Amino acid sequence: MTGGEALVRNLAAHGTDVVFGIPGNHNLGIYQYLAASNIDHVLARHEQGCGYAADGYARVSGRPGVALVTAGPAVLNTLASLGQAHSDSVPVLLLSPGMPLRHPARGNGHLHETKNQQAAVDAVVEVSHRVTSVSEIGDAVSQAFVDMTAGRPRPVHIEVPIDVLDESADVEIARPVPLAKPSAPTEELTRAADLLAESARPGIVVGGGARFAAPQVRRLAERLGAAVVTSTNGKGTLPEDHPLSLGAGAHLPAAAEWVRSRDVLIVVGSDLGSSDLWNGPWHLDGTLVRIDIDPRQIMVNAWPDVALVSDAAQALDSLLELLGEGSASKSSVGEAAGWASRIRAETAEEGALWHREIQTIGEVLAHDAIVAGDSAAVCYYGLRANLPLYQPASFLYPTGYGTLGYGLPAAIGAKVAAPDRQVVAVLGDGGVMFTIAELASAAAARLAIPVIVVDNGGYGQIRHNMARRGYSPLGVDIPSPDFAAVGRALGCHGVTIESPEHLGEELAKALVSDRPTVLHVMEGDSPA
Ligand SMILES: Cc1ncc(C[n+]2csc(CCOP(=O)(O)OP(=O)(O)O)c2C)c(N)n1
Ligand SMILES: [Mg+2]
Repeated sequence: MTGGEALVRNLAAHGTDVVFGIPGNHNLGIYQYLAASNIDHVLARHEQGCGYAADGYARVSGRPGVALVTAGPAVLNTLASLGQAHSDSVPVLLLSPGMPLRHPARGNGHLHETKNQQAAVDAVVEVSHRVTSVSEIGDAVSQAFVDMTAGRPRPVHIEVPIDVLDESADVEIARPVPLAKPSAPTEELTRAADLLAESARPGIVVGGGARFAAPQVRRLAERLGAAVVTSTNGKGTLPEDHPLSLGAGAHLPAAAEWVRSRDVLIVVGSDLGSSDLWNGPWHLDGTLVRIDIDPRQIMVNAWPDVALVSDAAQALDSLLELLGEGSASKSSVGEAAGWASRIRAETAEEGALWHREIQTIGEVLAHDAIVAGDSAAVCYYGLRANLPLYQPASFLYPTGYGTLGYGLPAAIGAKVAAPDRQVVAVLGDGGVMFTIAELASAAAARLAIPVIVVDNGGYGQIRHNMARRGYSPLGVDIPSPDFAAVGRALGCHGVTIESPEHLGEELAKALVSDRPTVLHVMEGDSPA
């Protein structure tokens, strides 16, 4: 079979059921076989959209998302999305052609020639591998799936030279490598369990690394009577209406105070990074237990007293077993309620500008809804800690890398992964323009995604930061297009929202529509 067929058949053998792609001359040898396969193809309109959609798909499905693009500019167009996936530990596979095997890449004018395409991608992902023969493709795909899923989830790249795509060889279709997740040594687990058993004021912090350990997080919290604070990526891992949930406002002063008052703090799958703790790192007076699958990660930002290098679910299962039966005291739930109301007061103040809109969204959405956000104030000051969510990986947000334009294509990937769940995108008027073309992709795929654009006439946060430093505003006041009309022109419905009640009505309609709906909301219309 040809290199193109080998690639497609090996992907299918690894469970790939959809790719987010854009065809071009150099990847025709892949598209030829994709069309004949059982793998679906969702067309994006810009390659960063392919990458963000693959990311949203991966976060929601729990399986690697695959982006397929052509060479050169198409590959470079994906880089911001791969950087985001790396930063948030999301398994995304980029497939692309590369220059022919014997092409010197010395400026001799080959279409899409890049000085060193593979090195450019390698600088951003876990590994970029350029295969050099058809027979190698099966192993390369298996290795890519190992790199993406064996330990910490990671983005990877496979580059197939154009000539290899069309060459033929005998190829065996690879099988997925059976993977065992790492688990911590018994000695360390016992130390952690003893500390927790003796703790009078335990606390749990949950990051994105705990997204497959939601039942265990809940059981541990209930067993210990320990309240749970999540990072942005951990949002919803413990349902946010649970009496022990303190929500996703890790950066708030009250959350930092709660952390400091714990005698044992257990952190599961979080780097405790400054993109979550933007008011400064936490100070810990108690003992710190960390669980992380990545031994290179387990000490960053806070050295643990006990380090459990392990898959989160496995470590928590072991701790629960060691702790045995028992139940938390009633007073611990009462204590959690006190902290929850303090944190909620700070959260509400931070999100006051969007209070009524967020309340409306919360009333309309189902319990298992997914919200895809962007680096807009309505998301990081508003939704993150003010909109309760109830499922792990239900808040798709570009946390560490902080890219703009993530929310809309990520929502597309999420809706493809979970067509029966509600998926809503919320973006600022600045961020939405980075990937606005993906409205056409969502419309073509007939996805019932409400796209809420919150308009404050430009780059609000940057305008604010310029003013705070006493600078004259430059490049931040941006006249908005009529976003509802833009939506309609690209095949969506489009509505200009007049009040929070109107938002509720239109959001409810958009969730069951035959296509996406742009909901253009003016910021600051509602009283705080
Ligand atoms: C790809 C990218 N380019 C630039 C930035 C810098 N940046 C951060 S926030 C922001 C403003 C975004 O405007 P908008 O989406 O309307 O949100 P608002 O700040 O108004 O709430 C900009 C330009 C970024 N985060 N990502
Ligand atoms: Mg704005």
